[in-house]
Amino acid sequence: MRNHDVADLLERLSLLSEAAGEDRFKAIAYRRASTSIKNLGEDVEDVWKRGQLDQIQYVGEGIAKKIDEYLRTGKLEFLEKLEKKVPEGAVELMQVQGIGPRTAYKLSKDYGVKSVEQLREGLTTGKLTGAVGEVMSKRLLESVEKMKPGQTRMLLAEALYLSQDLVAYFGSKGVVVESAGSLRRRKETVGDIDLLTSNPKASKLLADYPGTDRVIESGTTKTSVMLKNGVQVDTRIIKKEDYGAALLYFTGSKEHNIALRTMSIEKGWKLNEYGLDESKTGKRVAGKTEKEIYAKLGLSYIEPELREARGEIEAAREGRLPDLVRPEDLRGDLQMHSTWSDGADELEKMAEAAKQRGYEYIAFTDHSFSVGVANGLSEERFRRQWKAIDELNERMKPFRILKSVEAEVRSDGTLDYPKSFFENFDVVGASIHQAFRHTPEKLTERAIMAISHPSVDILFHPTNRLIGKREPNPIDLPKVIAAAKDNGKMLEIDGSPMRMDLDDYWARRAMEAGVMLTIDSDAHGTGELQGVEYGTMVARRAWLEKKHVFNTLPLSSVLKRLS
Ligand code: DGT
Ligand code: CA
Ligand code: CA
Ligand code: ZN
Repeated sequence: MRNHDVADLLERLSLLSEAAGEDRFKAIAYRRASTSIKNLGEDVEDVWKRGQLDQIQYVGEGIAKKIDEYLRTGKLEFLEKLEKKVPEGAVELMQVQGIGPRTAYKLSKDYGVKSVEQLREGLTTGKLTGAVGEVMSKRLLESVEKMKPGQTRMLLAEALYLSQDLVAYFGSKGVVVESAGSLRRRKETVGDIDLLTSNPKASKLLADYPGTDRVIESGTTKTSVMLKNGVQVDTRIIKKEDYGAALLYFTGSKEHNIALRTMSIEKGWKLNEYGLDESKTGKRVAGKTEKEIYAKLGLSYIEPELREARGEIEAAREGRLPDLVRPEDLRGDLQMHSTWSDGADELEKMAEAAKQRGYEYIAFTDHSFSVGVANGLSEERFRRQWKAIDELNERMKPFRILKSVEAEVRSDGTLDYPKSFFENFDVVGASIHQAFRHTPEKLTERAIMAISHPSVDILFHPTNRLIGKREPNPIDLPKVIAAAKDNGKMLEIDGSPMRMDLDDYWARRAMEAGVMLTIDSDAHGTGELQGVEYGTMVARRAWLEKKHVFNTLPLSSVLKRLS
């Protein structure tokens, strides 16, 4: 599968065209296309062979031509030209949070800084203070410190696609494999992919996998390879009678394993990847299935998403594990965009696709007017959109499109429209995108102002993080959670693969504080409606049950609650 490859190429194009001072919108277009291909449900090479590249979301004619050249020749002339224009090191420097194209250009060209390492040195010794100023120097040093070397964890969504491809590949050869590790626990980022099987043929097959670049090690029980996209895959071959023990061990987390092992020792047993055995005699206690091992330890079965040593073992012992929310519990989706603002698909196409998913209702949350780059709507344009929604609602009954908005929280904490106008919406979400560099106090104040606004129902993607790209806003989440609770407002788990915001930790804190959550896709096209699945994974890791999630309610209850 070349999706990772092509996505990286487009990401590089985006960075380089930014560094070269080209049109900013081009850089955005490349990045969007990159994300879209990363999340494509099928192999981009297959789409290419069918001559349908330009049908991929956000891939227009120009980008399709570039992908075609790259897949045909392995190179891209345009990219090589750009590389010549941009001074060495500039692209690497732009990976540092707080360094934009202009600063990167200046630092590399005028000050000879060619790498993040050299930047760190220059900032630490004070050599670069003159170049960037004292305040900036301090901030950049903080960003650089956060960038640990070898920090190449995948997004969960990428790991899922990759593992699905691997599982299908093995399946086509008659070999059943299953993923373990952080992927099975549905952690938001995944370091490497761990696969388990009881079929010895898997070793050779993994080496022959089309995506494999080189074999790192190969033995009778374990084979590790490096894929062409830089991801490591470990495959373990396990005897059937030990399979449960191995699955348990290699699913982790390490902390969960250690806690189980300690419990075993107390019972005079030994637990490892080969089984649960009596310490003295070596006699088998359990090992074939995970369930059986948990049962022998006096625990009910613990879902992989909960295995983080965050209280799940005590809960399993006392029979009070949560009945985790499932994707099929969702009856609607309360954040998505259409072509009225920055979405790729029209209202009708989005609504039909949502209905196909089995929903009873959705909300269109096109941006409010101060988000100029996202084509935010004026009151006038909203009135026209509502007409279109009314017509669709008439036609699509009993399916229901709720009138909504992603209202920008302006830098002073106010929203774009007067209260009288907000009353026309069925549901209102508020988001902080702009001025996110404010101090923590100011950001918290804005979030609380938004959540206390009488018209607002939900605070969308509360920290505005982009995993691996932008740190979460440093807002005081306990305070925001308390404000949501006091005002009877909701917080969102935004399921878009780079956001997953709130994350599992904070979503759980919100739930424990008695705040209702929503799980939304934040889809900007029909292909992204499945974002709710990632959102649900976060929710499950946050111990959420159906009753904690607003959009598991039927339409009638939703309307009653919002009125
Ligand atoms: P990752 O790949 O960094 O996203 O995280 P994991 O959790 O997949 O970690 P990985 O791939 O290093 O190892 C897979 C599982 O194997 C891990 O979740 C638990 C188990 N494991 C690995 N090392 C240890 C260890 O030193 N002690 C114990 N008890 N378990 C371990
Ligand atoms: Ca792993
Ligand atoms: Ca591993
Ligand atoms: Zn948005």
